[in-house]
Amino acid sequence: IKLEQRLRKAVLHSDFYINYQPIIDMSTGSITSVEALLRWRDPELGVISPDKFIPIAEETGLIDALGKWVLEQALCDLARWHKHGHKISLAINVSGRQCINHQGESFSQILSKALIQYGIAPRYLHIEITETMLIDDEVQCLQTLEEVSSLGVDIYLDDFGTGYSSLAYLKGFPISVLKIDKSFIESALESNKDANLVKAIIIMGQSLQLKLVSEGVETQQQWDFLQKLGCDYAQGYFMSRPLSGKGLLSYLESKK
Ligand code: G
Ligand code: G
Ligand code: MN
Ligand code: NA
Repeated sequence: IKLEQRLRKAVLHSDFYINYQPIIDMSTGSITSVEALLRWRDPELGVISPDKFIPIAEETGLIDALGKWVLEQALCDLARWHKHGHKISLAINVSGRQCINHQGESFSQILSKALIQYGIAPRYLHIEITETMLIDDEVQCLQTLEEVSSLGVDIYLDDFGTGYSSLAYLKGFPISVLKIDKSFIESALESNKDANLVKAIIIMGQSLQLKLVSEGVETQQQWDFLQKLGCDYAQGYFMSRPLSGKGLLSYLESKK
């Protein structure tokens, strides 16, 4: 309850900030997009990880206001990077609850309004969803995701391979990118079984015309392994940790 009250206050005061982690094109080595990773800075408790507060935000409904804040803040930052000539894309994590209509405003309307407000073309925005979210409210979710997709905003399936969903979701939902969960990447070079799983996921993705992102790439060996398999994009500490907005701009300028 106490953390919930703190979170409520934090949402009122916008005591949050966003870190951005580069996503790299494995064939060119250049940055194509960034994932927005939300952080909460509490005056007493310090920085709190989303793993701790997102579940509370979901239960209490605070996620609606928080999700809007993330979207607007991140699009505002993106508009600045674009002005500097860095035409990268932005990936935003979305919770299941955000896909349900609130006060007569659908999620796709929220996205489309914000895109217009910040002058960003839809192709520069992606949303990341998880398998669990698809299962929780299949019908509502499917409708929302179809609207989002027809806006021109691509949908990424996050943490792929760790959830409980079946491959049927890949058929039924408008997903264009799979993010292979970092747990597979972590063990791919230690275990043959995990290496084969990663291979199988990449081959499956390719044959379904999906793009693939590997998460949690921490070493040159992992990069080489994934590149050989034809993985499209990579994200991880080997290329860059999540950076502040300013830090990302310096990163972009340094790679020019
Ligand atoms: O950065 P890491 O600790 O940064 O993120 C932990 C988890 O929190 C990840 O599963 C990530 O998807 C989730 N997360 C990060 N930012 C957001 C956000 O803005 N909204 C939602 N719903 N989840 C987020
Ligand atoms: O669940 P999701 O994929 O949205 O969250 C990404 C999470 O992975 C964030 O917590 C982010 O900080 C973390 N992360 C990003 N790169 C690496 C990495 O190379 N290694 C590890 N262990 N975690 C990473
Ligand atoms: Mn994610
Ligand atoms: Na993930």
